[in-house]
Order: sequence, then structure tokens, then C-alpha cells
Amino acid sequence: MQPKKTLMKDKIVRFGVSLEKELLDIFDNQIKKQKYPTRSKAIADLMRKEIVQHKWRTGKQVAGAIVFIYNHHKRNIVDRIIDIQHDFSNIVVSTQHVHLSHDECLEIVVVKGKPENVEELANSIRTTKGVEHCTVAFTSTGKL
Ligand code: NI
Repeated sequence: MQPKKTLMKDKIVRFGVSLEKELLDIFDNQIKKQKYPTRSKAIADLMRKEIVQHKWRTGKQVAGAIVFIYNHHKRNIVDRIIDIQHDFSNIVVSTQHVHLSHDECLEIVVVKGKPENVEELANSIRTTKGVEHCTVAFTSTGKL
């Protein structure tokens, strides 16, 4: 059986791009500050980011993390957070709980599944009374 090709292991090609000098100067200046080793890596990362975002928007499988903070003294909040995650057990891979301070907890829920389900879970968490901040970071599931 032929092994599946991934973009990471594919052969390297060179191609020409025409664009405004000013745009390239700004870009080069920025990637230098970001400590990119080469312009090629910076452009490849941009392309991957765009592909992943498109994938997210078009509903393929994605992986990601929902990160949120809450005050665990709020009435029933811990039970509600656990209930919600059980409702989405088909996409929850793992949960990490960090006691940030005496009052505040930070939780990272690693998810893998359809983007609309991940959004639905994130919204359920975000709108829970006592959750103070909730963000979603997402990536591809490895295959572009
Ligand atoms: Ni805690």
C-alpha cells in the first residue's frame, strides 16, 4: 500500500511571485522580528494557516483547544462545566484544569471533531454564568 503523502514530506518546488516591493519589505521586516529563519518558511506557514482556516469554515475535521477561566466559587459552576463537557464527549479529547489562584481556575479542553460542534461546545462554555473569558484555538488534524 502506498503511504499517504503529507504536505510536510512533499518535495520542494520553487516558484516566482510578483508583488509590490513595499509589501515585501514590510513582510520581510515583520518575519525578521518574528525570527523566521527563511522567507520560504514564513510563506509556507501563511499558506497552511489559510488552508486550516478554510477547512474550519468549510466543516472538515479540526483539532483545537478551548481555553477559559472561571471563578470556582460561583454557585454550581464546576458541575455545569462538567455536564457540558459530558454532553460533548464525542469531541472532547482531554481536559486540563489549572488552579490559577485561590479563586480563579483555568481550563483547557482539547477537542477534535467538526468545527460546528467545537463552536457549539465553546459557546456553551462561554455563555455559562461565571465563565469570565473563553477563547478557541484551532489547527488541522495533521493532514492538510
Ligand atoms: Ni481550580
